Amino acid sequence: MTTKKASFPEHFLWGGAIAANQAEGAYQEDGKGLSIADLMPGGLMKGIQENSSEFNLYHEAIDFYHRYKEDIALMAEMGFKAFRTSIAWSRIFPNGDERTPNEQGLQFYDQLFDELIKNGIEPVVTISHYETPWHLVKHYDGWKNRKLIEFYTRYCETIFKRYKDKVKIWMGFNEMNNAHTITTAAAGIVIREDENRLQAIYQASHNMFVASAVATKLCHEIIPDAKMGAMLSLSGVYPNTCHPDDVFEAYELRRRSLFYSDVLLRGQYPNYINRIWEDHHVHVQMEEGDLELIKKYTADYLGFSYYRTTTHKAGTPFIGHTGGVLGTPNPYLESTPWGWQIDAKGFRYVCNELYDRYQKPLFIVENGMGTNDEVVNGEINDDYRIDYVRKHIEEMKEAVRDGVDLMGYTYWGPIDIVSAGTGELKKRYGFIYVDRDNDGNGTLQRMKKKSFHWYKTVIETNGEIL
Ligand code: BGP
Repeated sequence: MTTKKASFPEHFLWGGAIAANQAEGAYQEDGKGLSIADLMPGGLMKGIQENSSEFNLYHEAIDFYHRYKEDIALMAEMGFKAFRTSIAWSRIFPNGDERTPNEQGLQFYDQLFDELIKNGIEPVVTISHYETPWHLVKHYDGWKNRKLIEFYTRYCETIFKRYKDKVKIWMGFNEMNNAHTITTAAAGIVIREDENRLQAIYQASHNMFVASAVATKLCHEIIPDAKMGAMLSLSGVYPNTCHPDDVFEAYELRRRSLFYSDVLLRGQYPNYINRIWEDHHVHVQMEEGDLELIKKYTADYLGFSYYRTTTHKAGTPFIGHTGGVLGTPNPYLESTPWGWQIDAKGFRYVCNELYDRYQKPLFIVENGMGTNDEVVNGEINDDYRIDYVRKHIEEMKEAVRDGVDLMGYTYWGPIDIVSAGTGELKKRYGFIYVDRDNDGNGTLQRMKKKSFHWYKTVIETNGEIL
């Protein structure tokens, strides 16, 4: 039995993560169609505003589309092993239901992945990250419509064949469980007033489960040495008190998220979902062969986001706790200015919780601190961000000692990008500052923060020097 304090595995994938809609901009360039994010000024919590004249930061974001070479050079300077981003579906299929892809869109991601590989950085790709083509939402009702399985399959086949020699780590949907909290962003559905909300959510979820299975099958056929992951929003959930009602409802709320990883990693619907569907009059339409596909093509790993923990008080609405929604305050934890409660020990807890449940490799593809940064005398001394990340990496190291199999850690927002929940640039995550504010003012110039140099050392020493 070794007694040495375990460090991270030799090929641990240190890096960072962004999403196309939050960074690229160029929202109608080179043939790209509108995605749902392009119609959500003010962020994904507010929902679609089709004819809004409100300024939308996602349209130009941080102009990563034109500046990716400069940004990747900065990631390489930090020593990144991996870089997660998404392919914007509507760059490849502008409306989503076309039969032939947009070649200019395909060319952009060819160049992006080439640039990463040239810099020794492994691309980690999210296939759909809150960027469903608007046309599929408006004319098909999003993932409620089974037709989306066909469109998504065509999209996956196109990008797997195009990038099979460049991308080996994929994940299907970003935070699929957020279908319950930010339904349009995560499932491309707009719930109508008179509609059974959970019926719509679970029908869309089933269609996404089938699509995930088909995508996994295709991925393994076209790129035999690739991995296809599930990806969920799994910041922790605690009971508000030790009262049994709080404890059990918190357990049920947590299981509402773990339901998604249960299906995607275990390959079948768990028994407990039947009572939930019965209690809420949910009747999911399935077709012949669906359950066999789900069973046969399970995910190779579980990717997840962890930012914070929230607490649940029995009897309060079940809406919350992912997708940026807050719970009841935890008196033992500090909060960010956006009310996200900082809980590094909770990170170790969740890593253990998930590995104990699935015994499959875990990949932390989002963890980070969004907060205000101030440029003082040309510098940004973000000691608070260093402190947040240091504490989370320390707990991640403890999780490795606990026996958790971790593939990597891609810090969310290594460069300032537009937030998902609020559509702001003011809520900054980056080790790299971008000179642009919520109103779109600024030069878009990049600047290294103090944390840039700190994270470089973390990676150089494989997490030993924090
Ligand atoms: C996750 C999303 C990311 C990212 C992150 C931070 O739910 O997967 O896209 O945005 O949240 O949230 P926010 O940007 O609202 O601070």
